[in-house]
Amino acid sequence: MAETPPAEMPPAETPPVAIIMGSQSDWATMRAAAETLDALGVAYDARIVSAHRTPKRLYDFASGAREAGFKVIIAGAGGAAHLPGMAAAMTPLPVFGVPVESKALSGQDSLLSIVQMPAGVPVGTLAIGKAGATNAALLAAAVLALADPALAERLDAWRAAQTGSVADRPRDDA
Ligand code: RP5
Repeated sequence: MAETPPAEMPPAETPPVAIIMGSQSDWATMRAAAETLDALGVAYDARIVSAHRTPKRLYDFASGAREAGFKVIIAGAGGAAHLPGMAAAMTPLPVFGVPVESKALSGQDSLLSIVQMPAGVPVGTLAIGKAGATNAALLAAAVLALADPALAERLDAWRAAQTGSVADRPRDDA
């Protein structure tokens, strides 16, 4: 089960995925990434790392992420959402950005803040909200599966189950 970040104690061993988010309020969205990784048996560390409220925490995390042993970073933020781009600026690891739906502009601000990276510092940007968080986790798993045949099998099974869950015809009572 996904726990509420930040963890009081870091995991004993660095998991392959870091899920970072700008605020506790982002967890309602980013939990979808955590739950998807849980379903795939992929370990992660979920942390609150704010680009503007805790910039030193961001610097320390992002600049040391590869050395710490992380393989992929999922970064969710809302509003003027510079967290994914700033993280990507400080690490060579793949960064997947999740635009969190904001109250004022429904996440359009978050999306545009994350997606329009100038050439040279990529952020793989997902859809606004929980769909984006879920898909960020699936992309992270797909990256890791390139070097992990057992995970590739679990990912195939996850997708097959999803396909199998789609009915041929709509029902009135669903
Ligand atoms: C961003 O500001 C966070 O990523 C969050 O989506 C947004 C609002 O944060 P709170 O005011 O809810 O802490 O930094």
